[in-house]
Amino acid sequence: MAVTRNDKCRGLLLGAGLGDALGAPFEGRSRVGSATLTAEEEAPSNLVHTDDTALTLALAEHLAARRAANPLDDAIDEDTLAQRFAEAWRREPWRGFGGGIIEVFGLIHEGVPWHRASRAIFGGEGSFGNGAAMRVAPVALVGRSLQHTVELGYRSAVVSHAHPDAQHGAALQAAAAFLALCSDPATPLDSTLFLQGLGQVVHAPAWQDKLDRIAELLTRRSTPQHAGAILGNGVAALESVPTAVLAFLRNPDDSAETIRYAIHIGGDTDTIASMAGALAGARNGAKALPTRWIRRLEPTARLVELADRLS
Ligand code: R7I
Ligand code: MG
Ligand code: MG
Ligand code: MG
Repeated sequence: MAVTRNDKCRGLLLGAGLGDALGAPFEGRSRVGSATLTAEEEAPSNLVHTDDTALTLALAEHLAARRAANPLDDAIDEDTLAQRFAEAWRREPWRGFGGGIIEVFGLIHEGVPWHRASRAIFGGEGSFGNGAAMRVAPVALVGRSLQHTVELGYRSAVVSHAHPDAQHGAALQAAAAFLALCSDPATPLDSTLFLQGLGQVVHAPAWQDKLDRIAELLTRRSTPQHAGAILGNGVAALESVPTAVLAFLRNPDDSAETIRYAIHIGGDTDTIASMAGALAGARNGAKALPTRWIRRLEPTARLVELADRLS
């Protein structure tokens, strides 16, 4: 049966939440064995999400509130969005937020404008962390075109991440989510075309180089560890967004395998698996995600409701 747009929207948000929560126990490990991952997949306990999903929810809620207030309005209001992110951190500071971003959110909470707060860390350059990319996928639900989605990706990023690489990462992940959402899961995904689409989004040489490396990696078999060694698996956007795209393109038709592959890469496992999971979920839909994972994920009901409001 054809996968509906609504199910694909649900899949995008649930895939992000599942990748985050399944990957979280392994964050920072250089190696993740199959037996430990299988044990985590089959455990009866709730799947607990981290900052990745907390901020994805905050962005999705902002987009839904904007749409409800006035469907003709611009999708993002930067000042309000900055407040919503800072509130999400204040409510649940224990969800594993990065060291730089908690300073930014603290300043925003105190009333410092986001354009100053975002530059108050790392010597005035701002963060190049993947925190803007890890939360960005919901913009693909409201983007009217690839270009519009990319614009929304950048605008959602700047409120906390002043460094261009953090912003490029968010734009690239937003674009990838849009393309995955538009793709027909009944037709094989053309990864060359997919990467060409992404190549039009970010022109910075370091990012173009990463896209070339993804294409090269896809021409042969490679272990997740090898992919991580070539593309990176760290908290910097440049070291994790392309890695998540690779995890998706390795297994574009099997969302659970996308998430497993991403976690086996090691390093920033919650974030890489969350970004990859959003892409696979957007392509294959919520019904293609393992139901026993969805049942264990704490914010499942909220994610589904937001997907329905945004689809
Ligand atoms: O970007 P951000 O929200 O990080 C998200 C990551 C994900 O893995 C989450 O799961 C969570 O664990 O954190 O938070 P930031 O604190 O802005 O960036 C993350 C880290 O990247 C920082 O704590 C720094 O270690 C590093 N970093 C930098 N280091 C040096 N110079 C980011 N920007 C810089 C920099 O400019
Ligand atoms: Mg996290
Ligand atoms: Mg920096
Ligand atoms: Mg992480």
